[in-house]
Amino acid sequence: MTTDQHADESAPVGARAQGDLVSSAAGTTIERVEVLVTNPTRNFVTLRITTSDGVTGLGDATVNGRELAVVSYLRDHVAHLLEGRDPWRIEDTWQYLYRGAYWRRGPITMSAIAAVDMALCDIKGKVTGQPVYQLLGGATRAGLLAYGHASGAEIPQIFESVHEHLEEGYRAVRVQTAVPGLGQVYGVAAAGASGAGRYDYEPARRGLRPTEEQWDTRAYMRHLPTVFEAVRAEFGPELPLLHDGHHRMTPNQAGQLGRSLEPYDLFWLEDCTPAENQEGLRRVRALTSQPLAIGEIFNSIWDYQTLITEQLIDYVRSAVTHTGGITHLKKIMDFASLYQIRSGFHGPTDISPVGQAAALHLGLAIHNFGIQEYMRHSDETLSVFRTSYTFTDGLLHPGDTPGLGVEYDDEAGAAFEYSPAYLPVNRLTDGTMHDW
Ligand code: KDG
Ligand code: MG
Repeated sequence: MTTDQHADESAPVGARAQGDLVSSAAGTTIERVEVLVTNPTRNFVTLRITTSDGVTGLGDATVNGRELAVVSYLRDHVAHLLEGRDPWRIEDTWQYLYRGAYWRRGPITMSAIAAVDMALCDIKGKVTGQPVYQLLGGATRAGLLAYGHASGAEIPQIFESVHEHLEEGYRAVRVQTAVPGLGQVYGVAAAGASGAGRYDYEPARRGLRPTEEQWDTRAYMRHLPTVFEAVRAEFGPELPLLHDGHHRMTPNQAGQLGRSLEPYDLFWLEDCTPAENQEGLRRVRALTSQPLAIGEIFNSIWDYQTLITEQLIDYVRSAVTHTGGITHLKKIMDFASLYQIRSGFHGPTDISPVGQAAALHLGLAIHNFGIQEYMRHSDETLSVFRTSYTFTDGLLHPGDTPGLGVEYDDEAGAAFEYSPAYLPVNRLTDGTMHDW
């Protein structure tokens, strides 16, 4: 491999082999590619790339409930393709894996590519001594506004949960509620002694088969505005409030719900309808001015094409982890910036601290940042992933450690064995399968 940056530039392009392209890594190659699986209260898949100079980079490849598919994709089909490559050639490696697979897009492929992309950004940051956000153009703000997950079965528990979040410093809060007549529903903490508590600590209710929840969209649509009326009255007009519809309504229902929530001035209504049908959002927009956030289950810029060019959404919900990494999500955000659409990156606890750190670096650098979802990981998770990002006075910051700023503790990780854990499924009251 050439180490002279200009030596081969005059050669005809067709005559240059992949290894002869101009490089900045001075002969360094990717030497080792490992896929690490751990389960410190929930499963995480992490890619670790080590260069011939001994520098390591981490990438998050966790797809909740389908973790081992990405493990196999990386171990069986990607690892040996990376060995010997120039670790600095991030865009070229991205294109090599994306175009080279022939079978494009999809959550497994795009999460595997994302992990490689993150790990290479981590390496480049460490080698240059810069936090990744500096490689992306530098900070465009002091910190990232974050929102947390408040929830409850009844209004008093919801109030208590919002208060807890405010005490922790959050300046924006998502509110999820139980629905009268239904059992456990998405986003509501399993009731503890007080009925309040934290949503989504694993392995709550998870095992070899999905648990089944029950759903009734009309009951939900009747109940939700009463909850937001109460929360807005209790916490005043300033507090940004968010809500996740979790893909359960038709476009028409979503428009109706958005309209009925307008008096309570939500920051956003998320995943109001399954967005594979991008044109469906035209109907939602026609019915309501409610700001809309979509995209946590998307994995490429193509999934956003209609939503962005027709300005059918206000926030891009993708995770770096599931959307081809920093390189690809940055492209989506640059595209979105033409239409004043901002970021609201996915950041629940099934995004590992590595994926979360990547989102923070990207969010700090882009001009069209909007808000960042943030749930603190469990202590067990944080014993495996040593983070350097901070949450102060409601603002997240990725920190200034070179690279992504996350270290993986092998010994701690090995103590937590993988165990299968599925997301729940949803049925309507007559037994019909519905979107969860
Ligand atoms: O794995 C599924 C979760 O990431 C998802 O249910 C969380 O919708 C979610 C959110 O907005 O955080
Ligand atoms: Mg969501």
